[in-house]
Amino acid sequence: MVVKLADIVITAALPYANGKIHLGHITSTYLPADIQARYFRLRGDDAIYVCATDDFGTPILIEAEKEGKTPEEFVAYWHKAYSQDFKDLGISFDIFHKTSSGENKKLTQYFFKKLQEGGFIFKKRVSQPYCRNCEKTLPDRYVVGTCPHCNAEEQYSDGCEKCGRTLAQGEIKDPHCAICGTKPTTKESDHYFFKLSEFSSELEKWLVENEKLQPEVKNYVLSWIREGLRDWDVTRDIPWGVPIPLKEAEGKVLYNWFDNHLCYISTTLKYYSEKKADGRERWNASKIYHFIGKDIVYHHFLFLPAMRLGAKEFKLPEYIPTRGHLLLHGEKFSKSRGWYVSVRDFLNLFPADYLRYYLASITPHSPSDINFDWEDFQAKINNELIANIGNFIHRTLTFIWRNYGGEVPHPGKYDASDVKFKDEIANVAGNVGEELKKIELNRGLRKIVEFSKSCNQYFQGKEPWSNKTQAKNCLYLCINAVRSLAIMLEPYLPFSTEILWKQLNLQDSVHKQRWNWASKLAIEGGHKIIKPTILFEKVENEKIEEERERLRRLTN
Ligand code: B3M
Ligand code: ZN
Repeated sequence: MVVKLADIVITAALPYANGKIHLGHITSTYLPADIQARYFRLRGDDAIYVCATDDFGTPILIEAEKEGKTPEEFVAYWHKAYSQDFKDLGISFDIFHKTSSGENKKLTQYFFKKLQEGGFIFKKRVSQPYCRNCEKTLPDRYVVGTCPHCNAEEQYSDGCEKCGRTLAQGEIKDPHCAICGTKPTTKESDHYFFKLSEFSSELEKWLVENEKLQPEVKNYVLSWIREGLRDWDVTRDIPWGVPIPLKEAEGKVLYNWFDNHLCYISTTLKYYSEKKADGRERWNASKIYHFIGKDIVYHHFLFLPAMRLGAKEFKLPEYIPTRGHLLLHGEKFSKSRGWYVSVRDFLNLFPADYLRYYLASITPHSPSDINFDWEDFQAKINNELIANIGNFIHRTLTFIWRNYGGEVPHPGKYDASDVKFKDEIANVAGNVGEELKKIELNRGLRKIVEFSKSCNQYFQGKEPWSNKTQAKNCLYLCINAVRSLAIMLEPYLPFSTEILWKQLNLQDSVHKQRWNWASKLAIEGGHKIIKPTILFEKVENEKIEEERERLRRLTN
């Protein structure tokens, strides 16, 4: 068997395995990365889309304990649930693995050793909160208390969710153990630190020279470097994590942000080893894209590259596409308040492609925030997807079905408007592709919408219902334009375009086409289509009103 090897690796930030995926993560990360991966695959690249659950960390350990489950059981449950969510949303991972896998533990320990040999790890004694009752040291979220800034109670010791400030160790007032409520004492412990500060100038150089990183994000990170980077405590005294591979460090594990991004690499290695290919070679020969949301810029622009620079074996990313937070009607999502729409909630109301269409159309390639608004959603679907794109597809298919018995007419001699329209088809794949190449996915979609508008104008102008001689060229070109739309919309609407492909009665699957073929007139006169059905149902007022009403009740 010939194995095709990828030359692009796309990753999406790894979701914590604790049930907290929401539409914001889909918007900023999983959907754009998916559209990008699908576009590259259509273009003919060997592109793979890699993801995993982020299994370690104190919040997961605490939540598992609260539910009376082992952390392994807990993360396995969420891994399975997410796999289903992603599948139902059309997220086309080539592999969806986990940070607690054997492969990732091995690579993480290898990195630790390499960094230690390079002199980038040092040991320091730190004093830490300790619960005598639970006989546990209490890192991060194991300590809760009152925020010293806004007096909000029951906040985690590393940051206040009410006022948004991050807190340094020891700052929280009235600290107590998150498990049993006991006031913690302190205990000394040996911790390992990564010398992040030593990489300051190398990181600065990498950022300045890499023109593919978004300038607004880059400048932010450069200002952090210029303020001075702090060395990074990568040890946790908890039983859940990758064990530190040293005799003297028994019972200690690596901080969750030390191992999670390494899972991009370990999962890619696993993918390739299953294809009997050399994963390390492939990684280093690939263009690397890490899609993230803006709240994890620090980790992806500093920790991640610094660790790779220190280990000197795996190349750094070319692209770290960073997108903003999703707001719901102008306010932050909050599960506890109910100001929230989960993936499931949405899928119970509308098809996945509607969500993909709407989110892709409102999300720019920038870290600015995005607003999810039910009325805007309805307008985008009804007035754009349906009244423009859906309408053109439907009128073309039904016209051929009713007037030509489903058989595409043979074209005759073109007039000026035919030639103009034929040229538009010939240029559209290149035009839209220009945007997708630059990760400008919303702009690519906009250009497709413009193309469809001009298809409708052409159809309208030719009046095929009244002018039989003009009708043949018109329908021939239009059915080909429908096919162009199917290919170009595949990354955005993978479910509906496949149905459309079947209605066009074309070979194979829309997912297996080539992007450039969208500009070909590949459907010939005499080709038979299948009886068309409605592709997109209108979004009715009642459903939108219900969602609006639910939110209104929360504000009163
Ligand atoms: N698990 C999710 C987050 O902080 C975190 C991402 C890891 S990416 C290596 O949003
Ligand atoms: Zn306790």
